[in-house]
Amino acid sequence: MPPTRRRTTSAKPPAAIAAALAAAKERAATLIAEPANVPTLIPDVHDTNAGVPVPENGSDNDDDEANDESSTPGTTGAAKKKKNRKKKKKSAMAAPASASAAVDPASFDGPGVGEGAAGQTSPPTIPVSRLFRGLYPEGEICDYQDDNLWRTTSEEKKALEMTPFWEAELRDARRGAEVHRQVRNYAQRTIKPGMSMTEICELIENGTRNLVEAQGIEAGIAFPTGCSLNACAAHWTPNAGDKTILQQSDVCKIDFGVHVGGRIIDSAFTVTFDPVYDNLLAAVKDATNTGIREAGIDVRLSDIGAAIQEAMESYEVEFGGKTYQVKPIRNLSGHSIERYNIHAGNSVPIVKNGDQTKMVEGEFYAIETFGSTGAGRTIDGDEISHYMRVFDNPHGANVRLSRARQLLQTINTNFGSLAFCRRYLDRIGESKYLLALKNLVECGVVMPIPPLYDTPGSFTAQYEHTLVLRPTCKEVLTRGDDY
Ligand SMILES: [Co+2]
Repeated sequence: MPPTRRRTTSAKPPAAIAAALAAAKERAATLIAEPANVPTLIPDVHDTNAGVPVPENGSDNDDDEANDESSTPGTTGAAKKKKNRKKKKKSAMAAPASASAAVDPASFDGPGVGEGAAGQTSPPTIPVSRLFRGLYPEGEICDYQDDNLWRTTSEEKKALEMTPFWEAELRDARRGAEVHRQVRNYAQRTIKPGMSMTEICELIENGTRNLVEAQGIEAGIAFPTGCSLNACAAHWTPNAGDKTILQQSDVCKIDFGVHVGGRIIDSAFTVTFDPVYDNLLAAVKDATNTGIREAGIDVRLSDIGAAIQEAMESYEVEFGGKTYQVKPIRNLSGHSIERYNIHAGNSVPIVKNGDQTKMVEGEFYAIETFGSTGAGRTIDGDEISHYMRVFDNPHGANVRLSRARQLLQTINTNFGSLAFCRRYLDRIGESKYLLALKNLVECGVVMPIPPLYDTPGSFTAQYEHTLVLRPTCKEVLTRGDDY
C-alpha cells in the first residue's frame, strides 16, 4: 500500500510515539514472560504432518533469474524484448531463485514456510500460531555491506537483538509475514478470471483473519485488500454491491496487509493470465528486488530511488505492435512503517528525487515499486473505498455531529489508526454511515484514500515486500518462493 499525500502538519508528536513504544515494550515483556501461552495451542497436526510438504502445482510465477535471459522458450506471443539490460552481479541479497535458496533451511524452527507449509488447509483456516511453536520462520537474511559489514559479527548488536523489545518485534513481524505467505499462496492458486473482485477480497480477508487470529485491534487485517485493475495502480477495493468481474486480460495488483500488535506487514504482487504482460511484471519484480538490495542502514533514500528507476527503465514491453519503455510511477513510493502507522514518515522513492534522508537501524520499510505503460504518474479517482483515521487524532475534539462521534468511536474500536474500507464497516454492522464519514473527513479526523489511476488504457504492475533493518542484518520479512 503506497502512501497517500501527507499533510505537512502531520509530523507525529513525541507523545504518540512514546505511547506506541511503551505498548510494544509492555507487549514484549508479556510475550517473553509467558512463552507457555503458545504451546498449549499446538494441535497434533504439527507432529503428524511435520516435514511433509503439501504438493504445489500453482503459483508458478517465474522468478527473475529465469526472466533474466530475454527469451523464454514456449512463451508465444509475449513481447520478450528487453533493452540494454544491464547485467548486475547478483549479490547475496539478490532475489532467491527457489524456495530452498530463499532462506537457509537451518534457520527454520517450524515445519515449513509459506507455500507448502505443512498442516495448512485449503482454504487456509489454521492459525500460524498452531503451525509454529511461537518461533516463526525468518525472512530472507541479507548481510549489510561495506561500512556496515561489521554489524554481522558484532557481539553488541547480537545482544541487542536478544532483548525483549527486539524479540517481540521480530516475532510479531514474522508471524504476520507467515500469514501473508500462506494466504497469498492460496490466493495465487485460487484467483481466476470470472471471479468477482469481492469474492477475491473475501478469500484473502477470511484467510488473514483465520491465520492471524484476528481480534479487535490486537491482531488482524492491516488495511483494505487492494485489487486494483489495469490503469488503476493502487487503493481500489470493491464497495458493497460492486459487480466487477476479473477478466482474462486484466492486470490485478493484490496488495494486502496483516498486523500483529500493530506491527504491520505490507506486501503485494501482480496477477495476470496472459503472457503478454510477463515482461511488465518482470520489470517491476526486478525493480522491487533492486530497491530491497540497495536498502540498508545509512543508505540515502534518493539513491534507492535511482537504482529502482534504472532497473525499471531497462525493460521494454510490447502491446499490439507498440513498444513501451516501462516507467516507474513517480508519484508513488515505498514507506517506513511503525506500529499502527502504515506510513510512518519516510518515503522510499522509485525515481531519483534528491531526498538525502538516510535509513537507520531499527526501521521497518515497505519497499514497493509500480511500473506502467502509461504516463508514469497517477491522478485520484472518485470512487472512494479506503479511509484511515489520522494517526494522532483519535478524539476528534472538533467533531460536533453525534452520529459522526459515534462512528469515530466505532472506527477507534475496530481499526484504530489502521486503514479500513466501507466493506469493513458493513461487516461489523454499520449502515447509513456515509454522511457521518463525510463529516469526519471534513473535520480532519479521517483521511479518504482515493484510488490512483494512470492514463486510461495503460497497464500498471506492483511488487512489494516489508523488510526490517535489524542491528545485525537486513531481514526481508515477506520473502517467499513466489516473489
Ligand atoms: Co505499502
